[in-house]
Amino acid sequence: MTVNTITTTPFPDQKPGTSGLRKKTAVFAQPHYLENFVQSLLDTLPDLAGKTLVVGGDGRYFNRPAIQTILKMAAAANVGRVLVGRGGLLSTPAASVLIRKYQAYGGIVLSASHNPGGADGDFGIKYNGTNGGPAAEAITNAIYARSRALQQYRVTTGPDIDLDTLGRCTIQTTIIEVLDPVADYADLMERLFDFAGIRSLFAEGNFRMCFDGMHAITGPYAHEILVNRLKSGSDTVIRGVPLEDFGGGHPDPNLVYAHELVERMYSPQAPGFGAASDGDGDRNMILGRHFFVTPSYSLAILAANARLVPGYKHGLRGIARSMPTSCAPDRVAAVLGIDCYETPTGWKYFGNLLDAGKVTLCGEESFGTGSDHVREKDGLWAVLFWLNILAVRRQSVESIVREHWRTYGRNYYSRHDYEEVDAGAAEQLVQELRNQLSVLPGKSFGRYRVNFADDFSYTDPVDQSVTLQQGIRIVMDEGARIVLRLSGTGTLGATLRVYIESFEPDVGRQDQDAQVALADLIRIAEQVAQIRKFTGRERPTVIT
Ligand code: G16
Repeated sequence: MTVNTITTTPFPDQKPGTSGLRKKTAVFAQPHYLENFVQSLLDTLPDLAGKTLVVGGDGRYFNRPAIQTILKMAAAANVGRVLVGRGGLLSTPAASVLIRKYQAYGGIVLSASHNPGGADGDFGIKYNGTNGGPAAEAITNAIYARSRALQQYRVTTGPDIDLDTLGRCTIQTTIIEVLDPVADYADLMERLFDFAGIRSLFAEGNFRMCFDGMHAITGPYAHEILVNRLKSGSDTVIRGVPLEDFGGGHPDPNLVYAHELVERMYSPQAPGFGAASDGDGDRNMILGRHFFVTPSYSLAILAANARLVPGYKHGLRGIARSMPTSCAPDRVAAVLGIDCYETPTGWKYFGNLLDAGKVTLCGEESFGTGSDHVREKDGLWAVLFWLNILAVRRQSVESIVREHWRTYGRNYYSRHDYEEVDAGAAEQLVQELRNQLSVLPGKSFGRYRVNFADDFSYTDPVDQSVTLQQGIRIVMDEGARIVLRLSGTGTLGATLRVYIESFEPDVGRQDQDAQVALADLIRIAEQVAQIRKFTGRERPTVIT
């Protein structure tokens, strides 16, 4: 085996977005593209030689060849040891568990998350640091800067590694260790939650659940944890086998793409609890019988009930949510007497707060919930948290949510996505909104009066780093808001996200359909942002 130095030229588009570099698979598969990015990453990490890296991905098309390349490049960079999931598989939260447990220097996670896979789909790569969380912007910016100047990369020659057999081998002096991708993660879950209590909930016979693995990474995790360890029943997991193209589906756990689960949960024979996770296992959708729990409420309810769960029985230090996430968790934090932080969209912004011990739970409206047990959002963790609460409270999901609304008031909330719109027009829409920021405050739209409007900026309370232009906020009196921002995870054109929220303290008025309750604000969003004009669309692509 020798190390080859390959001459290359920089690609101009290797700037990581909300969560790593995501592109069409064909872009990654072109000669030198993956290699350039990996070399830029390896060059950016100081003192990497001799250290341990974790490598794995969600199993999508191109996962295996990409891992072989990364292993050979890691060896050429004199990395000491690489821990890789069997079959090249690791869910994003499981990668975070391994980095933390084995005190690795960092990890390379291959995934385009909830984006479709396959030769015509998407692929992605991101770097997680020693804390197990997505690299901070300073590092991703440095990787990008390096990629703009890269002239060569280094890779070892030699046969591919057998990724399907547990055990050790070496490339040059680098040890490659193929690990069970599930065991360490499942053991951690068993320490956080009352598995005996959840087992007895299932054993009583009148409680059933359905978990949709969406033919993505969580199938094997769900089988081991739910079916094998919690004895949930052999029919619990649907679409549980990871496939390279996710069975042609879109592995995004929402009401549109998890339709098989949704149909079951709204059928007369629906089980009491339903859940789904996404391509790389960090997102979750929670459903009760004939009932959808919004991600924002999922976070609020986990926070309000945390003391019922062994891993959180001593209470929470604080909560963090991304700015566009509904303010429902803030109301729980206020009652608990703890801080609630508002960060930009992107899990990486929670890392410092978690590391500094300022928060225990975090969540985002984009179907992400997690805690300080790892530094990623964690789909199955959220499912187990809910199961633990259900095992203690012995109520239906719906009655738990309704009781929560009665106690804290209800934040009506919805997100409207306009996918794959013209990028220039979307930028123009945002710019037009920025131009209006100074004149919006004080204006009235029907019963709503604008209290303040801004383009959200964030100063990290731990390292004082400042992040600008994170979304337009139009905040009304009485807890109503409209937020508009462009997604940082799409790979085609731009995706405009419009987040609409109002607050209803009156118990007699908490029963409306969210789209009906928010109709006036939806009209105001159109009036202020001229969405139809700029996007050319009559209606959103996805409403959640
Ligand atoms: C990623 C980030 C999340 C973010 C989500 C949506 O999730 O990790 O923090 O909320 O994208 O971002 P955007 O609104 O910019 O598209 P994932 O599950 O795709 O890794």
